[in-house]
Amino acid sequence: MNKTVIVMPTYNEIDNIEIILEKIFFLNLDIDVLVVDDNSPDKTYEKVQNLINTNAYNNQLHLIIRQNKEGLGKAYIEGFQWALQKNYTYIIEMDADLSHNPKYLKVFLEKIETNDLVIGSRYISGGGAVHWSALRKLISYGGSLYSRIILSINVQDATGGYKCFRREVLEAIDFDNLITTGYAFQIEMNYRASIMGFRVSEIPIIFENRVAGKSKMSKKIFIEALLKVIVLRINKQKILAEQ
Ligand SMILES: Nc1nc2c(ncn2[C@@H]2O[C@H](COP(=O)(O)OP(=O)(O)OP(=O)(O)O)[C@@H](O)[C@H]2O)c(=O)[nH]1
Ligand SMILES: [Mg+2]
Repeated sequence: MNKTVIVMPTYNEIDNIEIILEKIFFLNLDIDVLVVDDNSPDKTYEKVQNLINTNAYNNQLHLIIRQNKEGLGKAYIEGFQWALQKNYTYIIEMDADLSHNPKYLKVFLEKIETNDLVIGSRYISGGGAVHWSALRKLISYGGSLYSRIILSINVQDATGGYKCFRREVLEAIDFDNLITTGYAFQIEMNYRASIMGFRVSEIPIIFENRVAGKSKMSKKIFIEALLKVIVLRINKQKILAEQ
């Protein structure tokens, strides 16, 4: 029996967390959810803990509270390690801010049967982003195009955070050696999976802009990500040797 878990990082998502969880569990897809919260000042984790305490979702909801905010990558790694240890076959990454519509979960589960990494893509036919400014679209698309060219990978949406890994991909990656922690973390995971020869494919998703809560995107994060892509390319042989 293949078990699936969504690893959902949260930081100040108090206005979104209950809504997204309700939408996911309403689908009855037999998918568990692990929320990884970095001690959110708005106490997002308390809402999750309450749902666990009242067993609102039949033991399918789990929570890790981390002491400090160390960026998305670190939170994901902790979630991945938990998921591998609990013997999940498929591990899904998904944001809590309602940008990632749960209706695509079923499509991910179908597509992962014949792939190792499935990426929700805004930049293939049928995909897109709604309620995004022209600038945000340009930055996101440009970032993906840039990564695709520098890294020579066949991934149209390199920066998205809605994706599904087969556990073997995560097992093959030594998390201690990861070069990125922030925005470029998604790019690095795609890059590693691609150069190791795993089957990577994309499904179209319509990405919806967050309505509640604050964006964590900044110019600094973006520029850092651009530089990290070059560092990844320079380290290709080293990365392959490590595996
Ligand atoms: N645990 C943890 N979660 C984080 C951290 N930074 C962001 N997140 C969560 O990761 C997911 C994606 O972050 P977002 O802030 O939505 O990033 P984004 O989608 O690029 O930007 P916006 O939607 O415009 O804010 C959301 O569920 C956030 O709450 C972090 O440092 N630690
Ligand atoms: Mg978001």
